[in-house]
Amino acid sequence: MQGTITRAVAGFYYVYSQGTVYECRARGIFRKDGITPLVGDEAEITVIAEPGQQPSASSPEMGVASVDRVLPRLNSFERPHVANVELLVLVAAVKHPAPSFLMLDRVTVVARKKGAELILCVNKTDLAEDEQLAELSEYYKNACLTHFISVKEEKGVEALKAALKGKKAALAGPSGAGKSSLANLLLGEQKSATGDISRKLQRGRNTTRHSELFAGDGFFLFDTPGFTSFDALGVASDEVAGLMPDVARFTGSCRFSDCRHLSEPGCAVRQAVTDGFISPGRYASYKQIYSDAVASENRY
Ligand SMILES: Nc1nc2c(ncn2[C@@H]2O[C@H](COP(=O)(O)OP(=O)(O)OP(=O)(O)O)[C@@H](O)[C@H]2O)c(=O)[nH]1
Ligand SMILES: [Mg+2]
Ligand SMILES: [Zn+2]
Repeated sequence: MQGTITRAVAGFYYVYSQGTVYECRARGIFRKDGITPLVGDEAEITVIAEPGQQPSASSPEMGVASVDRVLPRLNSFERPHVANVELLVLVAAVKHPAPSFLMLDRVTVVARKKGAELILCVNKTDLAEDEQLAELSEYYKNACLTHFISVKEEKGVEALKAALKGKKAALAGPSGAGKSSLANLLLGEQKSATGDISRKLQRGRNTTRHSELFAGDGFFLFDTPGFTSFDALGVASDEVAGLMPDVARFTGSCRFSDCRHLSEPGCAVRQAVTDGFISPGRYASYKQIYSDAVASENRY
């Protein structure tokens, strides 16, 4: 039988198949083909017991099964550690915690590298001044699709929901941005625990500890643990520009075909920054992500 891994906790996988959740022991299945099953994976399972039968699962409404094989993936991410993400919804807050543009830009680069669609979702607009929202929308104007929302005031969430239709979408982003609060609102049920942000540090407390896949009305949604830092691992220096759509638009017009868009003469990317098409912050992120990639290439 085929099912979807919705949760992986404490040595067990929870696999949803045809209306039933099966508890599957994780032990042993890694060794066979060297693949670690991830939340979001499609798997072949063998049912050992239906709910109510022996051996029993940790909860009476679950069955027991074994995972035999993980089916080929669309993609997989290190952070959040999930598979088969069609759409990455990058959730940031206008404040509490304040956005780190570089961190957000790194996530967008990795999402594109993995072939996931990307939506930036700016949450907690109820806490923002108009100028701050204008600044954010200016920053990302040519970079990615941006939704401004307030989970608290339930604003902007219907438009986001429409964008999720038919998709397997993952909420990802800094701890405390409101991913679990948003998940609950999108799912119409309190499925995921939420937590206050730390008053002293003004950042999240890593309330969500494990990724989980939920079924919504016409979409699937991963809630995932937040992060406080993010490295664009696995992205080569010469790929970075191509993974930033606002930058990629100009790379073909540089004087030199091997332009790195740093200080070369006739660089169309730097011209686009001067012209205001690429925001200066995005260009700063480009340079940082590029030089991080060069540094990691030189390490090997
Ligand atoms: N003012 C305001 N607060 C919000 C909004 N959305 C969420 N919050 C609050 O932000 C805090 C963190 O919310 P969570 O949903 O737990 O954040 P998270 O992104 O899931 O955090 P982690 O699980 O740690 O990654 C909670 O106190 C929420 O009530 C919003 O739109 N406006
Ligand atoms: Mg959470
Ligand atoms: Zn250039």
